[in-house]
Amino acid sequence: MVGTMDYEIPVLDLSFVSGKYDDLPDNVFEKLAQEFGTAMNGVGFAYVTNHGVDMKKIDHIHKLSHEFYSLPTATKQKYRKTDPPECFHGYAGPGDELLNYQEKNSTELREFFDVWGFQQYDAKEYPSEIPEYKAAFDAVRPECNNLGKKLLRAMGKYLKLKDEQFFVKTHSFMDDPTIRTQAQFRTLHYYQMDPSDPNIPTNAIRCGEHADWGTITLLFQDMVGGLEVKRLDGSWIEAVPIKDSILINVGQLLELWSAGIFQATVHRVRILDEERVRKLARQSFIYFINPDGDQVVQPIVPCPPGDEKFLKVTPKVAYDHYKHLIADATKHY
Ligand SMILES: O=C(O)CCC(=O)C(=O)O
Ligand SMILES: [Fe+2]
Repeated sequence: MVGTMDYEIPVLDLSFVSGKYDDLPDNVFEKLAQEFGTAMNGVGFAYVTNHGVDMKKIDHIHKLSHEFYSLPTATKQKYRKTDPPECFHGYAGPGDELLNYQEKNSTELREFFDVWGFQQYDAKEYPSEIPEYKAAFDAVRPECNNLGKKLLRAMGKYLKLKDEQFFVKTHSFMDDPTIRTQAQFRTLHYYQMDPSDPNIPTNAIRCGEHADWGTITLLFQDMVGGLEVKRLDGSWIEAVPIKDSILINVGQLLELWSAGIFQATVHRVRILDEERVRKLARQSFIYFINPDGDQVVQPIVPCPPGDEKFLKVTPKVAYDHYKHLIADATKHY
């Protein structure tokens, strides 16, 4: 059942579960399952600290991203996604993709670069103006996967699955780069602007409200702020930046797998009210952990009594689920 207590976003210190996933004793997952599972069953977001991802590598990605986004628009457009939803790798400029496309006249003031499906892409798919970009993503991938596997194992344990490694096994691309997946890295740039500029619509937002699409998300935000998370009672709380932490949240496929025990919590990035920060550019880096593309996703635990909506859901092939969502977000390409 969905947590009845609606917590603030908890901060979990993962130093007790540091080191390589494969070397960890089984017993540490008990504690991780309790702490992390409870957070995901509650507000659906958690900060993790001492998580084993080298933040210098993330800073390096932010630095290279800054160089990329400072290039002239025409140069960035050379790397625009050519064929979404078939190929979702590359640059998306302001307005190219809307996360909240249901909202009329939605204006999302951001640009981003996606690294999709991983090892399918070689160096020529990355901006040649930023020669180190690909290597920077490749450098952080093993650490992100190591953390991802720990969290996925904890989810399986929290749900008391017969095979608590179920989620690790359904995300086998983490160990086998030949497996096709729509897991992706994304760098985001919320560019500097003046919200009082008459050309900026009054309903403009940096990132429209949405739930993520896949299993879990690792979100590295800078210190500017603006990210907000919707609580179960409908109110919004700010996910205040905590230096060197990672925010973790649940996506739609994990919500389906877990019959709603884990919530795909809605979030957005607002233009801040405070004068000191409202015009600042903001950067974030995301790792969307999604299943192997051929996984058929359907509830694997009984639906909570009285909340049977997941019984009626048609099973989804992960690849198709993603394709449909991409098609909606990029309708106006
Ligand atoms: O940039 C952020 O902090 C959040 C972006 C986001 O939620 C997304 O792109 O899915
Ligand atoms: Fe998101």
